[in-house]
Amino acid sequence: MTVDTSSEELRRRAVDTLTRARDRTTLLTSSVEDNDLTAQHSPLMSPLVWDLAHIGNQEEQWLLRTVGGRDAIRPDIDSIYDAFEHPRSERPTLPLLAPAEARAYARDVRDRVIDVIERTPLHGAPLLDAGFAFGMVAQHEQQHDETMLITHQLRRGPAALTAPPPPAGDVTGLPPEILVPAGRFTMGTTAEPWALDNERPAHQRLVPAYYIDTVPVTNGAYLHFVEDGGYAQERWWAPEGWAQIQQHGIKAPLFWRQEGGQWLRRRFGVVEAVPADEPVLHVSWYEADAYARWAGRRLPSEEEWEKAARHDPATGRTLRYPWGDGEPTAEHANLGQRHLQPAPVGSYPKGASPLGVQQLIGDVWEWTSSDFLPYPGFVAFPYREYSEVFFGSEHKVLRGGSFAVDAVACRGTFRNWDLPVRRQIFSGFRTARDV
Ligand code: AVJ
Ligand code: FE
Repeated sequence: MTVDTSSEELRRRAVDTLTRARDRTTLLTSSVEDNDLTAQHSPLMSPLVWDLAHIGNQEEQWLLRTVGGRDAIRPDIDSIYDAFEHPRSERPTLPLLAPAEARAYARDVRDRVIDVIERTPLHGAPLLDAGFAFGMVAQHEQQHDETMLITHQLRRGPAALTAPPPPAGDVTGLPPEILVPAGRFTMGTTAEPWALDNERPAHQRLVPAYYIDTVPVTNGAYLHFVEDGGYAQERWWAPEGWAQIQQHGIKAPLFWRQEGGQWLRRRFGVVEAVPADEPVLHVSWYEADAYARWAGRRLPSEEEWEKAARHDPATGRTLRYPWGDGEPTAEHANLGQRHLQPAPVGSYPKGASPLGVQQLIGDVWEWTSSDFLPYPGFVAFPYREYSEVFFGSEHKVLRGGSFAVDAVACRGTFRNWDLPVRRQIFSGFRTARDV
């Protein structure tokens, strides 16, 4: 892949991408009252107003001070908005900027950043090449926008956000699983200009043959596990997962409840019947793992997920996305909070991979069996606290992005990670099996 882009084009792309992120941040922080911005809706999450000022503070540190060489505007608040100094549970007790101050601060930073973009060469240093720092900060803001959307989902009370329903799905004629033949493929990337450090470098993997689900596991399929007593049978569960469901009385995905024999879910303040044909959402890694065992299958590894998504057996090439090298459009995938839910399975045939695997990008983050580990040749860039400090056996990798992920933070190579107990995230899964 050759990327030869003019400085003018790179500047336009940097401004557009940052503007799109800010429009979303504004929507998420202006659709509820100020007391909903300062409240903590769950000990798992920050108050929304912390995310808002943290977005501004990260942008100040990277784009104004580091890239722009400008003096600090608010060095006094760096520590309040340092995610490592203060865990989410204690953030409501900090002397946070009030909503109006936080908005004004983020806007002030952004106004100055636009000036920095106009004056800074977008090449000549790793942080500047292809406008990487601007892409990194836009991805950071969009990641916090997804986090804020999770906070909206956890918030009680009437709906604050609305969106049109996703397209209808059709799986008639689709095989339930697809064979991925044994062989080498190139995993990760070196050329992708805005790929983050943990996606690098590109390297070869030899992957034995396997079968993988054509589409993500649906609510309807997951309900069979629930109704078969899956949550009452220890044999399906990893020991820590069994302990978690006992301790918290977990009997179904988060936000589900049973009423008069019917399964209902709460989704952004609206209670509705669980739709059978939609990918299951809000399950932990342990729930995904238990379902897969009950079904006589297993979770795919991260390399199996990526090979199914990117490998083109006809050419031997590795694609940027399942459908090819072109950027995602509304026809390819359910991304960018265009809809406030995953789309039914079979609704994005144009997003299929060369082998015919569907809905790998968008809809739900897909749990994999893999621990979050560095690729061979990994180099932390530009800061250890993005990825490196999280490597190890504590976190599991999720792939593909959810309906809540913006296209700038979603690629065939993009890696997300979380603790295996987490289920407030927009997580689902598909299963695999050996040949
Ligand atoms: C990559 C989604 C796990 O939200 O903790 C945001 C992204 N890093 N600010 C997170 C991130 C620093 C990160 N995840
Ligand atoms: Fe952050």
